[in-house]
Amino acid sequence: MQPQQKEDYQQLADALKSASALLNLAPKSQLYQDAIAICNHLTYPNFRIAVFGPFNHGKSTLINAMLGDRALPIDLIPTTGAAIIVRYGTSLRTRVILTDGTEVYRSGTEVLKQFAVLDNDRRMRSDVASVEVFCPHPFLDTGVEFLDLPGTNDREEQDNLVRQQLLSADLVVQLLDARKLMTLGERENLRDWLLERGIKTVIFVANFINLLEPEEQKQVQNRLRFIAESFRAELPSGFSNLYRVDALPALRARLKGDVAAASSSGLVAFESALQNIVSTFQQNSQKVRLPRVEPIALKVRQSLQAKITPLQSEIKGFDEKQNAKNDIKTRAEQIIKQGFAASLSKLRDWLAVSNLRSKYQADGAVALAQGNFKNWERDTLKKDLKEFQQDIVKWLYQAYDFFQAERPEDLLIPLPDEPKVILPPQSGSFDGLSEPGSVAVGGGIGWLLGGPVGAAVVGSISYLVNKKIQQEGEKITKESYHQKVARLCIDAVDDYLICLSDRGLSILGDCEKKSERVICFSESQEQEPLEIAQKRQELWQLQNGLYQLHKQLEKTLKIPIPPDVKVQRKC
Ligand SMILES: Nc1nc2c(ncn2[C@@H]2O[C@H](COP(=O)(O)OP(=O)(O)OP(=O)(O)O)[C@@H](O)[C@H]2O)c(=O)[nH]1
Ligand SMILES: [Mg+2]
Repeated sequence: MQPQQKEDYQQLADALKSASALLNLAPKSQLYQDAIAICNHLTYPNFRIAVFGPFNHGKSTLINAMLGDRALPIDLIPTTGAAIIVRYGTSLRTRVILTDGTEVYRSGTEVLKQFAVLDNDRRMRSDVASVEVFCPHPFLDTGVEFLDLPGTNDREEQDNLVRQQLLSADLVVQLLDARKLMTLGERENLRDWLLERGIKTVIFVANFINLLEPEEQKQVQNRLRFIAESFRAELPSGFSNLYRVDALPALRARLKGDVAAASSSGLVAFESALQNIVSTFQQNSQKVRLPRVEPIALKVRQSLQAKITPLQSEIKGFDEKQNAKNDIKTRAEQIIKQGFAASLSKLRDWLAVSNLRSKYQADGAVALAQGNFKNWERDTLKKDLKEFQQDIVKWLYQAYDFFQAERPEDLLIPLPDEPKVILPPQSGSFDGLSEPGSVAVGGGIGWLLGGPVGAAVVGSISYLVNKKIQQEGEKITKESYHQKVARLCIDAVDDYLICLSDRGLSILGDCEKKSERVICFSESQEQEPLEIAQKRQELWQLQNGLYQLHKQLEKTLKIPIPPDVKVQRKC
């Protein structure tokens, strides 16, 4: 095997192993065992020939004949009780490894009777993990090994072992008993254990033909040809998939060194075909091993898909619900933003100096003149402002309820200090009214000025504000005292309103900036439930496992990756 090819096979085996691990299969399940068997076999260095068939068909006898030695136990009753690997060694030795790790290593093969033969109940020992026989045979020295298997169609346990072992056989020699050709069980095994698993490198060997009458032999030959032709074996071209070997006479001939008898038993022709077939396959082992990966990979794929599909739909359902929720929140965010902006703009308008003036200047100045400013401020200005503020804050709290982003701060626009007026000095009994001189007023001018003057001031205020006389500088000199006082009140309230406007607009600006963190819906803030996050992770692993498997199948077997197999971004 070329190093590059070996690396490719290893990667394929790793991908198949990882993908099957994702299925959490029971170690005894067929799929698990098949996957492990084919993965281990993909890069196996030796070429393995398994001899397979029902018990007492002469399987062990045939291998012994080829080895020229009674190395393997043979008997008239069901005999072979383990998968015995016969590989090259400088002398005949046996190594048995038990399930507890104990190694039994003996010369000869006598020990097989203890560990690799069925007991009186036709049962295998359950404590044997592997059995190897080392044999100094030149064919084995070419990297070939034989696998002697227990007979099939007797006990389920043996059947399972044989079925599992077949996947790691590069060539299967199926022994047929010429006296009872192809029972139903054999036909089923041929289809289910070999053909359907991509094991098509199969050779039929008919045994016991020597025990038939010559007339019978002819009929059997015809039937054998039919059986062999109907199995679509994949062998190098020019090689037949049907041979006749009389196993016991062949063994005897070999033991005696009788070349003519070995030849007439059919052994020589079979061996030479076997050697040629093997040497062709050894140069191109992918022809043998790769086709077996596909049916197993397909089953792994189906099982993965069966896990992926319900997970996908569950996650899709969750995502759809989540998207619907997000849509609602996004829409809510828009509505709240619009509402907030509208409330904000109403208060901005209200705070515009010109609007404050037209709405409050006259009344404020009158209230100031009447010594009633605080009450007026509380009952009108403050009340109006409070409504606007509440309107704005209401949106912010609604946003907080909905998005749980940042807790909003209260919007507080403090009112300026109460305006103060300093009365100008009176020159004589101006306007015929005698009043005290300059007095600082905060608590009311009216009582200081006395009834008539106070009333005149109030009258002047509305006159002045309405006529906007305060802007006509040239007439100022001709003003009466009460007009002067009225002007002072108007100006004081004007300063007050300008201050309120400046302060208010600046606080509003801050509030608008901070609102961006409150009226803010971010999908990423939403914590996904742990269960869904775990399922998403599991789905990703399954999809990734499937994708990696397909990637290797494409690389090694040229099987295109199906369009629905794609790996999602890891989340
Ligand atoms: N007469 C005759 N007997 C044979 C021939 N081949 C095998 N036998 C006998 O058939 C019996 C069974 O042979 P095995 O080689 O043990 O058969 P097996 O298929 O390995 O049987 P299991 O290990 O039980 O599956 C033995 O007694 C052999 O001597 C043959 O060609 N002619
Ligand atoms: Mg046997």
